[in-house]
Amino acid sequence: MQKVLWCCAELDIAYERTDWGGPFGGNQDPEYLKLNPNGLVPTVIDGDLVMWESNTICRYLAATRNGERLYPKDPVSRTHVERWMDWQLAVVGPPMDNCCSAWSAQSRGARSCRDRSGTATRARGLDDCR
Ligand SMILES: N[C@@H](CCC(=O)N[C@@H](CS)C(=O)NCC(=O)O)C(=O)O
Repeated sequence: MQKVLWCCAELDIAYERTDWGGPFGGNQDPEYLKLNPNGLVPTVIDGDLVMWESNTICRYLAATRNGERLYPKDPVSRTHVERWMDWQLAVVGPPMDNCCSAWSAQSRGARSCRDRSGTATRARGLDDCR
């Protein structure tokens, strides 16, 4: 989600924000799941378009909001952006997801949570995730 907020700030995009997930909850409500069947944040609505997955959202925003500086059209320049996006998703994302789940469970007062692999993880808080 932070990636999307950062992208909006870089491109000076105005938006209306509604908080879901974590301590705010609501992201497993049927109404939210209709927008994003993963029950995760962020979800972005632009007109009739509903988007999820932050990298996809950032690419869309760059492509539609004059963001070539962030997402170059030139294929060679673009590889430098895409490899870091792919690296984040494949390498950094999974362990961060587990931290995020632990934090989310802890903020709900739960003693444990399930990470994306279905493994039960004790909610120890962010200190143990550093
Ligand atoms: N690959 C997804 C990951 C989304 C994700 O994991 N979001 C977390 C926030 S760290 C989430 O919604 N967790 C459930 C919750 O906060 O209740 C993306 O980049 O959009």
